[in-house]
Amino acid sequence: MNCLFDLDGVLVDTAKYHYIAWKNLAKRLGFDFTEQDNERLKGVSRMASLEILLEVGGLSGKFSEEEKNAMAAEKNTEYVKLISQMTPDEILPGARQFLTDLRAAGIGVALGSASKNAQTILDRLQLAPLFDAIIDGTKVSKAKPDPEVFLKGAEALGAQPSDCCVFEDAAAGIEAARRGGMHCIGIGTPAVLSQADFCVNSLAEMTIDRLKQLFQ
Ligand code: B16
Ligand code: MG
Repeated sequence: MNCLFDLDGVLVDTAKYHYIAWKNLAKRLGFDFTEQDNERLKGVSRMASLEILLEVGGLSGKFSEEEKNAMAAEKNTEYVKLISQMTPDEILPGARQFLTDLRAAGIGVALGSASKNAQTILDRLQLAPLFDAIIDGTKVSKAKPDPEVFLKGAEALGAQPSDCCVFEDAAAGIEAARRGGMHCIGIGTPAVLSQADFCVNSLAEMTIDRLKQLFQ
């Protein structure tokens, strides 16, 4: 039994910081970017997020690759400034306890996140020592729903996909887990995460016994 965790929306809510930085970029480009628009960016890579933002502003196809790289870098600089102030108080309910319980039980634990800033965030939250492997946006080339990030996580743990369970809050992440041949638990509502084995509201509802039931 091994566990693979998504970061944003499962262990911490960084979406609010992404939102501030994307909204400011949109403002500089002359349009408004709403919280509802921001929902479309969850679990999506940085450059794919920028394309969605430009589409919202009616600016798709208006910029060169060079200009888009500069915009993404500008957004990231602001985002990094915001996350550099994060504290362990921002860890989502139950996350630290469940990770600690898994470690104590000798269950493999890996991160599977699209973010290139995952290491910084885990360090700020003081969660990094609880992971056996960290697979993030710096180590993968294909975004979820491609299973690459989770397959690499399983490999790093020396585990078969069928012996892994993914924890995800985004439908694309659940699909990635399924395509990788893994069990998966949704953090959120079954209405959105219908492909999950089951859903919980937060990791505070998780126990090793509940996890074990999936592998029987
Ligand atoms: P960065 P996850 C994802 O994290 C976020 O949900 C998504 O909103 C963000 O665009 C993506 O990381 C890339 O982040 O710009 O820091 O590389 O949910 O896969 O942990
Ligand atoms: Mg997520």
